[in-house]
Amino acid sequence: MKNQLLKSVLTLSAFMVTMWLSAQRQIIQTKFTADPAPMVHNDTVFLYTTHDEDYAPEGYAGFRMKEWLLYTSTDMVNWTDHGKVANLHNFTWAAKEISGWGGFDNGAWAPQCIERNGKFYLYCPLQGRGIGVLVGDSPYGPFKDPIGKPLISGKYDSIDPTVFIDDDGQAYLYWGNPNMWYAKLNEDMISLKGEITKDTNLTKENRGNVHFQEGPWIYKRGKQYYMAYASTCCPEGIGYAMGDTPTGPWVFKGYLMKPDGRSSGNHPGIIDYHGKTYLFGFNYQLNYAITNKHHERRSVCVAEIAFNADGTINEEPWWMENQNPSPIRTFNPLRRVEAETMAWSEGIKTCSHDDGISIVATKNGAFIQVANVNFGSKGASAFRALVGGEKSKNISLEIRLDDLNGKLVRKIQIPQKTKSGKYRTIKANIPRVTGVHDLYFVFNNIKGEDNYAYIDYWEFK
Ligand code: FUB
Repeated sequence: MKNQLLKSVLTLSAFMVTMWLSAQRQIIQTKFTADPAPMVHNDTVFLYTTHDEDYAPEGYAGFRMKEWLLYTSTDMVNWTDHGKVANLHNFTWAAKEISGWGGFDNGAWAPQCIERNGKFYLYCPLQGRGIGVLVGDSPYGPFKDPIGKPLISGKYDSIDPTVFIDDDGQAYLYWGNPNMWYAKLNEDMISLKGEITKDTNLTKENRGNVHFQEGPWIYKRGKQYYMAYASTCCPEGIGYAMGDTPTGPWVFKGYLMKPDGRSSGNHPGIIDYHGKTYLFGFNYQLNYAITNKHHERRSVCVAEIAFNADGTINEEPWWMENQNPSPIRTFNPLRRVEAETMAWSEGIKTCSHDDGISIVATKNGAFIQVANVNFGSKGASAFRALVGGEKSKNISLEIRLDDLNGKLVRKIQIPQKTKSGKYRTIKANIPRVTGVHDLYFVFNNIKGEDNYAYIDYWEFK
């Protein structure tokens, strides 16, 4: 497994150098992620995703998905990995075997989270078994299944839930492939109010007119309702329809993004954040960096979208021809920063460490870029980090500014972990750094899998 991981990382890295120089970059590089479900809470973007396992086999629809992940950002360019927020074991009824790959091993498909009265409701489809709901007191979890059974049974094309609370307090749940269904939710958010209804516009029968496939995402702007969705497979683009009520009728308005042969799937998530509107989706480019064979290994992308005077939305170019959003604020390095926070990386994976997460540098030259970092006018003159090396005593960490080969601030040896496997704190004085820079952490002398290096967190002072 470790060898396989190393091979993937090395091949991926060659591709990433090219990507790093080009326009659109996938926002998560340390794992394969799909089905983005963004939520804004307390001025932070919480991005829930599915997780395509590295071992997903060659071929179409060979999904291997066991858990749901969480990333956060407060600037739309640097994302922090919070790891798994829930997995199939959160649902006792997940045990049901589906086509040899069900049970607790597979089928954790596209979720969405919403807040109501201080509780967080995570709607999760278990492929072939129905849609469940988890509840937590925090957007980070832990989440629990309060009803112990599917909220929506395995009938009704039951995947890809999207949830919404209208201004009058009524909540709605929508889902489906190849038809869209919906139901009202009671205020408890864990039970249905009334009947399940099949939408009359977004259906398989009406596919020629509306191009609906799956992955609906409800969004409201002013008084106008929008339903975005993965458009007819395959390849899937992102289509959208507009309506005057939360239940339509939905009028097809075109594509937010046309289908593109480079990605068999896509899946919208839309949020407003700091006066801008963002469309999330995914492509397969990081998989194709490793192999020219299709595997269900996807990577989440995001782009800003713009509205026309009549409320319609501009069509965006496909991800690879698009641009990453501009940062909405600078990043503060003068505090403890979790090392799993980055705008871009190469040769880096994340792993569990104590109760949290750390990054793992898996190849020589592996690096992390943290974008738009503001050292201020007073600046920083010291660096501290909690780190650990494997066997080698020669692993070094370079701190550079503005470019991978940019100004070298300081080169620091990474000590081996303690005998009991604990990380060690490193401290170093640095020539004063002021102003705003892209910050690079570059790892050298990593030779093979017994030689990885880890960082839990870092801080400048
Ligand atoms: O990720 C698994 C499934 O593939 C999702 O539920 C669909 O929307 C498609 O992206």
